[in-house]
Amino acid sequence: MKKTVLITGATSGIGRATAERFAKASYRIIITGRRKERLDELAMELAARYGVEILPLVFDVRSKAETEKHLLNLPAEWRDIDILINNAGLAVGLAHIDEGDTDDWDRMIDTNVKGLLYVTRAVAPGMVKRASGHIINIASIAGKEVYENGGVYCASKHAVDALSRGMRIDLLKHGIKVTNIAPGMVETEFSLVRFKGDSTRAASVYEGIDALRAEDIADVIFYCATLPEHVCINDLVITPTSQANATNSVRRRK
Ligand code: NDP
Ligand code: 8X3
Repeated sequence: MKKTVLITGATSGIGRATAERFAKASYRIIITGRRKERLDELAMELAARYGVEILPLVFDVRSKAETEKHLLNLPAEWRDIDILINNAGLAVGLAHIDEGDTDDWDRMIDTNVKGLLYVTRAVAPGMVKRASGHIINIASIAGKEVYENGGVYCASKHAVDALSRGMRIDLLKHGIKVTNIAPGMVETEFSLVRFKGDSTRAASVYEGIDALRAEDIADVIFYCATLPEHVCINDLVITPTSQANATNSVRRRK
């Protein structure tokens, strides 16, 4: 039987492109997100285009109860998850630590850290039982470096980076792979969310930068997930060619 992959945050950006990449290779896919309409549309589109089985699950990863309700009560044929892609996440706001909005901080920490933990806690026991599986955490270059105004988002992604390393140690004896992916600038809805719907400000982030596309990261995730059994990529930092690190990038002149 084809492998089953669970992708959180598949209504947009990297998660959506990753769902399409795995669908192209005929995997069975569980896609999640909060926006039901988008999720259902994607499920129908992928099923029609690639003839694959798709299970859309609408829930907010910040809710432990909702996450457990969905992931601990999967239909029998969807319970054996081979690959978990912890992708759902966001940045909200950019502010110095003395001025930041504490509601923004809650959203980032509850989604990026606690949400990832709730999902992993629900899925990992099945992998342990079957002594096989692969967890791929979408961290960020912000989990490797810290930049002005981004302290809380960076802290949340440093937490993901630490969790990837911790998971790899804890799950080692069970034969489960853990991969940490740390992208730089990827042009998705990420900046629109960070700037709370201000599309002009969001567009200016990518102006003159040949940013990564969601599909670039999807290809990398797929590559990591399809290596031979004895090979595990632990950690990857991926930037556009025009970006050296979190704070140094070059813009093309117009
Ligand atoms: P998008 O905003 O395009 O996608 C984010 C996805 O996460 C959406 O599908 C959204 O779905 C989902 N999501 C957000 N909050 C929740 C929640 N509480 N519960 C369930 N799902 C949620 O951004 P990207 O594709 O760029 O981001 C994907 C991941 O990549 C994130 O973890 C991000 O931090 C990381 N990343 C992004 C980079 C970039 O430059 N774009 C660079 C490095 C890392 P919905 O709103 O429907 O719930
Ligand atoms: C997103 C990339 O540079 O905005 O994780 O932190 S950055």
